[in-house]
Order: sequence, then structure tokens, then C-alpha cells
Amino acid sequence: MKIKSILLTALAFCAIHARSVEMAGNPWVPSAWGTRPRLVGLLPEGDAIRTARGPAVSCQEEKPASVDGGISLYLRKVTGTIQLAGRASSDTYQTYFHVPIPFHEQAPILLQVTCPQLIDYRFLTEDPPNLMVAARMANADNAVLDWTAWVLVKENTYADLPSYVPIPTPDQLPDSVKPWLEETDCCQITAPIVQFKADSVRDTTTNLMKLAEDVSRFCATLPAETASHDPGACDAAYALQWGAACTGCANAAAALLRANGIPARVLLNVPVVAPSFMHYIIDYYVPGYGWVRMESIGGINPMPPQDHLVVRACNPGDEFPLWQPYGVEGDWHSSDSAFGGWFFGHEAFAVLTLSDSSEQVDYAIALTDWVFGYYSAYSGIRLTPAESAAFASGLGHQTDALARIQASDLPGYIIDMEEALIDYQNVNPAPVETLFSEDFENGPVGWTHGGSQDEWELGTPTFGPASAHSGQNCWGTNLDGPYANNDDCWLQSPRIDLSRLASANLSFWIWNSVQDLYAYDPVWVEISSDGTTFRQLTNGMGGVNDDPVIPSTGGWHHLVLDLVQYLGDTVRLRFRFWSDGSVVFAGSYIDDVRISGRRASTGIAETPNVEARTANRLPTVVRGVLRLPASASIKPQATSCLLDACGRKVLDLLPGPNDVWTLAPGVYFVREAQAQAKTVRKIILTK
Ligand SMILES: [Ca+2]
Ligand SMILES: [Ca+2]
Ligand SMILES: [Ca+2]
Repeated sequence: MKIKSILLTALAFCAIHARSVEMAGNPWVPSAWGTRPRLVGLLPEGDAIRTARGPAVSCQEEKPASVDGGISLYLRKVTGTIQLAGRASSDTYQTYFHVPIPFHEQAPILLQVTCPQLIDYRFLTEDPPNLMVAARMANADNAVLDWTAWVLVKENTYADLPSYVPIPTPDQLPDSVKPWLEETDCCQITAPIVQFKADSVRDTTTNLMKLAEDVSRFCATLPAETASHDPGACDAAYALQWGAACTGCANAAAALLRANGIPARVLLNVPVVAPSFMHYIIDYYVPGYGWVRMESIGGINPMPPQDHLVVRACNPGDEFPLWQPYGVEGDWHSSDSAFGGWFFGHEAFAVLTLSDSSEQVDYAIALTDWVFGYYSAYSGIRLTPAESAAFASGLGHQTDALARIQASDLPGYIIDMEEALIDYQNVNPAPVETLFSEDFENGPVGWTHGGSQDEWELGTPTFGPASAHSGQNCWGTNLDGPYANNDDCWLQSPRIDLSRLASANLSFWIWNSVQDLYAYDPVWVEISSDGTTFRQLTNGMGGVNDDPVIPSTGGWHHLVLDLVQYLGDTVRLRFRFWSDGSVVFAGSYIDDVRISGRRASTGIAETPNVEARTANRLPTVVRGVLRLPASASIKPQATSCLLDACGRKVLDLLPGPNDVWTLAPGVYFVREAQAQAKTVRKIILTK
């Protein structure tokens, strides 16, 4: 009861106090899987992102087969509302928001967005598995956008969690999890108070599992934050000194684990158990096992995945509240400053629980993951008529599948999702590529700056960030000191050609320490199609808490913006900076500006060669008979074979038809040896 009460209190605090949160990195890295890197090592590049998820594949050697014949599969629903106040300054604008992401046991099925002003939307997936939705809206007074995300979650009871795991030394950890050992301004692992608490909680144990449990219990006893330090911060040092809501508890738990050499990261999520804007928990890395979730304010360790739906797995390099004062939640933003007074809310619901064999549940999660991967990659991008027709057909099957699972019909769901997968494979647009990239290591190369009081400089910063984001150089508003009062200046890109594209995203890294709240000293991004008229791509960015009680924070933050409405144009980008008449900070620093996207398909090839373009990249659904090309390049003695999801050979394959009826449905890999090269492609075997 006490825990529940603490939790509910914490949830209420979350919306208000989420100021700074440690954002952690790329959970798709192979070693996120503990002992599964063997599997991932077999995957062709590009597929690893979608396949290196948690229990989406069943590895019998790690997780014993279900003996009672069934595990649970949960259907969850998350709803969100964004109320945009006021009127935009242009005919169309964009609003950005988080939705549940593909993450370990959790597989989003479909997103539904309704709003009278909605034009279309896209998923921005620059830092997998994190994604944001960019919705393009027609201007109107006070728009209300509602979204619903449907999510499958596979049961995980952590029954196979080991009881003793030695606390690792750094060289015993895979490189891919080491980013979550870093000191950040939210997890200040070298701060004296963090060091002291980390030592005292650890005491003499050498057991990672006991330490994690002790950290969980300790953080659950942290008091609520004291009012005397309002507005409170949410970083670990602050939480340990002054108390914390869920964000501070999560940062504290992550810091106490990191300070003891255990990778840990903050997860931003929507709890099913209590209505809340947002909630913060963590997961930590257990060598030989994988990531384990902990409800850090409620003292629940391990915490089952079906109770909290993750919308962001936090990256160390993505850790500061640019859209103050809401911290990470402030990543919800719009492209127009007229919407400074907007609001949002979201809630998660348990819909139903199914039970099936672990193989069937694994297959359903894997299939959902693949379908959602295509759906999120292709939604809202410009397609040829043939591609659009295939996408619409896939979306139709995906929608049918949702209705099936809502009716507790898992076999029907699988059939419809397989149909969706086949349709999406036929969409097959050009791959994502880098269209423009500038790291500022070779001078301004076409970038210019100016304004009535211009402070933009290119070089090595000696004030503000410890270094450029890449190499030696970045742009900054005065590289060796704070900016001045009454600045009004811009940093402008060369012309960038966005013609003949199907999609385009702008991404850049920004280190921002300005007088808090954009009303004072804002930085924002603008775009122009004619070189003279600029319109906003973002509203004003703050970034760093300027409360004197709170330790100064700052860091490089990665931001991704959607450029779909400028496709076809040749554009210039501008970073605008403006300061008012008093109070100055370090300023805004910009590095690594990049535009990536897909080139438009020509539309000439009415029937694209799906085999050639998708081999190695897309999964194929196989029923009963697996055909290998009977080409002369594959000799019978060549070592083509079928591997299971754990990378074990289950069948030698010959050119021509191969009977696979007897194999269990699931995820397999075909390894084909041709001359000196080996290729591996993924297939889904179904009955
Ligand atoms: Ca650079
Ligand atoms: Ca400066
Ligand atoms: Ca100021």
C-alpha cells in the first residue's frame, strides 16, 4: 500500500517535475541481448536494428521452453491528446510527439491519429528504437489531436534471472552497453554524494543481482522532494540530496548502478497501472542475461514489461530538456512559437490477455515488429502510385489484424499480419541515404552568418561545451564566453536541393545553455524555399535549467525534424539566436548538421524486382517449401543452410525446393554460400 501510494504521488509529480533526465542510448545494439550476439552477428547489416530486440526470438539455450504450454501475450492501448493553443503563423505547421516504441517484449501494432486539422504524419527514427511522430497540421484556432497506439507485450516473469552475477569490470562488458556507464549531467557518477551512496549501498557485495535489489530498495525510500528547492531538478545528485519524484529516482538508481560499474539507463514510459502523463523507470544490464527493468521509485525489481509501455529509451547523448520546462516530455513540441501554451496528456490501458505457446507468442511479436518497421518507415512519405497501392493494402491488412487481436483471435492476427508484411515488402522505395552532411571541420563551406548583433563563430569552443560534438570545430554564439545582451543573429546554410525525394529529415546536434524559457533568450531553426522568406521549423529552444540552486547542466542534444513539406524545393536553413536585455549564459552551439532521406522512385519500373532489391534486407514469409535459386553459382556442395533464431543449423539447403513443413513456425535465417561470399537473409516460417 505504501509503495502504491508513493508511486501514485510520484506519478502526479512526473508531469510537473520532469526537468532533466538522463537519456540513454541505442538499445538495439547486439549485446543488449546478453548472450545473443551470436545471432546478431549473423544478421545482414540493416536488419539488425529490427531484429535485435528482446525476446522476439526464442533462444532455448537461454530461456527454458514453457512446460505448461503457454505464456501470456498482452494487448495494450495508449491514448494521447495534444491540445494546441492559439493560431500558427503559417498555413501549415508540425507537431511532434512520442508514442510507444518497439522495445524488447513490446511491439507496437499500429498508430491511429485523428484530428480535423491533420494533413499527414511520419515517424522519425533517427536513433532507433526511439521514434517520434511528426504530424503536419493545417492552421486553425486551438487544434486538438488525439492518437491511439495499440501494442502487444510478451510476458516476461524474469523467472530465469540468475541469483548471482559477479559485478563486472569494464573489460567484461560489451562495448555496446558502455555508453550507459558514462557520467552525464543527470547521472553525475563522480559527484561526492553519488559516490558515497553508491559505496554505502554496495557495501561488501560482489553480486550484481543483490546490488540491484539494494539500489531498488534504497531509491524507493528516497523522500519526496522538499519544497524549499522548488523548482527542483531531477538529476541524481539533486535527488540524493533533496529527495525526488520518479524522474529523480530513476536518475539516482541509474547513477548508483553506473557508479558501481553496471550499465543502467532511464526509460520514459506510460504506466498501465495509473493514469499519468509520463513515468520514469530504468533498466540495467546483467552480463550474460541482458537488460532487466526496475521500477526505481516503487522498489519493484525486476519489473514485468507489460505494466509500463516504453516511449523512449534514454541516450547519454540526448539528455537535456530543450523544450523547457518539461524535460524530456518537452520533446513534444511544435514548429510554431504561437503554440507555446499547448498541453498534452496520455494514458495506457490493459485491453486483454491471451495465452499461447512461447513459439507462437515469439512469432507474433517478431512479425508485429517487422510489420511495424515497414509501416513506420513508409507512413506519410511520398510514394509512386504503385508503391502507395501496396502500402494501402498493407495498412488494410494491418488494420484487419488489429481487429482480429481485439477479438482474441491470435491465429487470425498472424495471417493478416503476414499479408501486411508481404504487401509492405512490395512497397520497396529507395533506401534511406545521407543527402547533406556537414561536420564543420573544413571551414564554413557555404555557411554564412549575420544579424543586427551577430555572435556566431566557427571554431573550437573554450566556453560552454567541453568540446565540439565532432572533431575540433562547431558553430557557437561566442566560442570563448557568454553571449551578449540584445543579440539578434542568424547562421545560414548553403542551398540544399530537396528535389526528387520521397522523404527528408534534418538532424543536428545542439549544445544549448541559454536563459531559461524561450521568452528570454531563444534559439530556433528556420527554413526558406526562396532564400528571403524564412519560416520556423521549431519553436524556441531553451535547454538548460538556470535555477541557481541546481548544478549547471548542459550537453550535446540530438534533434531530428521532418522536412516533408519542403520536398521539391531548394532550401536554406537558419539557426536564429536572440537575447533580451539582461542575464546571459554560455549560448547555443551547433554541430553535425545532416539531412537524410529517400530518393523518389522513378515510377518507371511497374513491377520492381523484389527479389533483387530485398534480398538480405527484408524478411520473406515461407510456407512449407523454401526455394533457393537453382543458379549455377550455387553448387550442391556449397554450404547453404537454414539456421534457427539462435544461429544453430537446422537443415542443409539445396538449390530448388526444400521441404520445411516439419519445422516449427518462427524466425530462421538462410545462409547461402556463393563463391567467396556468404549471405544471410531472414525468413519467417509459417504453417
Ligand atoms: Ca564538428
Ligand atoms: Ca558562448
Ligand atoms: Ca537574457
